[in-house]
Amino acid sequence: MTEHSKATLGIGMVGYSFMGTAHSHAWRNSASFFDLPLSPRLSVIAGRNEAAARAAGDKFGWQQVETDWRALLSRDDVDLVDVCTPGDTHAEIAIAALEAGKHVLCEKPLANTVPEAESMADAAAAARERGVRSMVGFTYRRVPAIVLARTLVADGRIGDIRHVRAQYLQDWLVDPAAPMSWRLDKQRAGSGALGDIGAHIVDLTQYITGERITGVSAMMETFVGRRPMPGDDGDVGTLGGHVTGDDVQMGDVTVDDTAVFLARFSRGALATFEATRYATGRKNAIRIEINGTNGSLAFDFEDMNVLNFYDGSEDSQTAGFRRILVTEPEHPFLAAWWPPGHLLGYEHGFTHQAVDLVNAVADGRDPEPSFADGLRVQRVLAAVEQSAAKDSIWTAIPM
Ligand code: SOE
Repeated sequence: MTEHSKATLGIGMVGYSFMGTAHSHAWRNSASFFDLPLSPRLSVIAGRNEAAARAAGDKFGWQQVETDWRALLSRDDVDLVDVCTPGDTHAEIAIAALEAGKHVLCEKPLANTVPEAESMADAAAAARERGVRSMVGFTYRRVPAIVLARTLVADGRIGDIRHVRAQYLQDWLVDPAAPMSWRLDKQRAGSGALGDIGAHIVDLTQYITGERITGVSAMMETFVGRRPMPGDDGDVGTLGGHVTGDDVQMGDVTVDDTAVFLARFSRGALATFEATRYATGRKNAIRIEINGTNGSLAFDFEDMNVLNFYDGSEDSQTAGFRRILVTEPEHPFLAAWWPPGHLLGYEHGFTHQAVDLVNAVADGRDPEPSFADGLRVQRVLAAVEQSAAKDSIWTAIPM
């Protein structure tokens, strides 16, 4: 069967900024590298600013443009709605799409609040009964080294987990003249570093360990409370920047710049978490170390093709952290790409996410992470905020 004779999966995407770009790239390229049962078609891109949405649509190869996301829901050429907007619109768009019978991929964090996330998980459960699928976009789950880490834990290669150490470190706000953006506005983003990047390490550590976080003790801080308003491009696709001048308007930062917390996992492991936009020199460092009774794993996204593995069962004279280059065809997703040693990048996680979602839709399976998984992360984020607001009081996570 040629690519053209395959059944298609019509995609309608809402949003066209940073995540819109990453998702467009994934929808465009997934069928070129992976043998998919359905061929994703970039049917419609939606955005309120028609000129910007049209420009993005032309650049990324979308067939049509809508200025109201509601228009996607009645279109026959849209089977799946991909929500790439800020968090304040996730619940409304995703629930309406599910009710209209469209499969949904929703960017992380699932929502801005626990009640919104609960409504979304309920809508997803009801839609599942009608064969409608949903997934939340924790894309780093699809980094091959992360999948390998989970497999090694599940296979018992590091024994029982005692410690989890997780950091998500960025530095794009260190400069006090870096402009305001929707990511710094609680109304739109829900929270700051906590929800934007802390959500990833909460999800990743629960994914790798197969365990849940049961309670937290947290501190949060906003280091710079007012920032210059940006120019015309209020929705900065890129992070950071530098705005100065005598007539620059200032805006209030209403979210956290950094969140740190202690946590406990369901089988007793103790954990530390740190999510910050003030780690000078760290651009997108997702560092996860897991210590078990018989070994350890260490990962850093700034060296994303590598997983470090210490195997405690090895001869102590020669044992040591082994640097595994996760690019062999036997490694997850790698057979579809390049020969060993030809590295993957940030965008590949999004392509793998699209591939897994298309396969699940075609097979009539529920993809992961589900909206219920997204809700679980949301509950941890809420507990972190509650604890930080009460002098770091220990706060249990409802299961
Ligand atoms: C900004 O902090 C951001 O783009 C996050 O929103 C993404 O989820 C992360 O992948 C990279 O950083």
